Amino acid sequence: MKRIYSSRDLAELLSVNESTVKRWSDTGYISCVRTKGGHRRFPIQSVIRFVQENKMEVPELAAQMFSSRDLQANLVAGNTDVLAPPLKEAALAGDLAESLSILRAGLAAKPDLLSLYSDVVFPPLVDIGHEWAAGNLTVDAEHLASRTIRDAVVRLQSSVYRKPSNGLTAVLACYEGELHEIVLHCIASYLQAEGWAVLNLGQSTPVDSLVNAIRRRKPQLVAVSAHLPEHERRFVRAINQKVFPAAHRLGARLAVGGPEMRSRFGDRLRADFVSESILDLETIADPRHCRK
Ligand code: B12
Repeated sequence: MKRIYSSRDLAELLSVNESTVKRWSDTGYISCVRTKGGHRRFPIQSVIRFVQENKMEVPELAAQMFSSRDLQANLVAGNTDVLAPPLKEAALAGDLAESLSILRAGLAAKPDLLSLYSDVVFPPLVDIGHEWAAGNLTVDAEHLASRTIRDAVVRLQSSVYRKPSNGLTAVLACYEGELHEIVLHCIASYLQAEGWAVLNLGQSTPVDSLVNAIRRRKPQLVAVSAHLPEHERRFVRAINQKVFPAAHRLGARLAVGGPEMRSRFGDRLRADFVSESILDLETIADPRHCRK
């Protein structure tokens, strides 16, 4: 994928006249930098944000990146799941630049963050987890790969179009002891793209600190992620007796998510949403149901 487009390149890519591209740039619809000679140059981040903002599907932008005809054809058809194996390979090699390009390609082919996460980002992580558990991948290889994916997800934020602020705030946290935080970065990016202000407290947040943050920041949404709560009863008590009352006192909605969260804890947890999938965020973060 090119990193910088000239006005002519961009016009060709978007099937418009060069003068249209120049007008968009002059009216501020798409940002560019100028060369010393005054020519417009459009960084890939601006191009992808512009394409998302205007809900344009430009799979050719993604296809340009790959030489394999099969991959190109799939991307043009919107099948972004074909990007999962190359992402896994790049992550295992610790290649952040390549991982980021793959995510950008996915976003260009299908401008939908939640499907990018579930079709492209999560499958390699699950595979890597299986291979580690089966003893086929060393801990250092697993750490390097998951860290590369995490960093690529974080860096992708600069290519994500953000809707104007909706005036809502979300507080995100991993339950205490919990180190699996990649999903929180994904949730943060999605909410920011939807116009939320996000405070991501990250890995292993003590319950009392989470409660303090809720009281201080008065969010409309609290999202907690937990993979492996060591002491199940303590986890249920912390959510039911501390986090839920703190959130509800302020009219905030509480979402608790993690693998098998519904089947393991669904009927025991006091929460507005108990979720096992990031795809539920569309409902969880629907601003129509949030207090202003
Ligand atoms: C990367 C990784 C790590 C990294 C985490 C790095 C980081 N910065 O996040 C490190 C190295 C720290 C790590 C440590 C451990 N890990 Co680990 N890890 C993984 C791995 C490979 C990927 C995790 C990940 O990001 N998955 C992708 C995300 C998106 O999945 P997810 O978080 O579950 O989210 C999904 C749902 O749960 C849901 N969801 C989750 N939270 C929320 C919240 C909301 C609000 C919503 C709506 C939805 C939602 O949405 C997502 C799907 O759409 C997984 C493999 C796997 N299958 O996930 C193993 C895995 C989770 N780890 C595992 C284990 C055993 C461990 C350790 C105990 C290993 C050890 N002996 O030390 C420790 C525990 C650390 C701790 N205290 O938390 C096991 C867990 C098995 C189990 N269920 O008991 C797994 C499944 C590997 C395996 N196949 O065995 N790990």
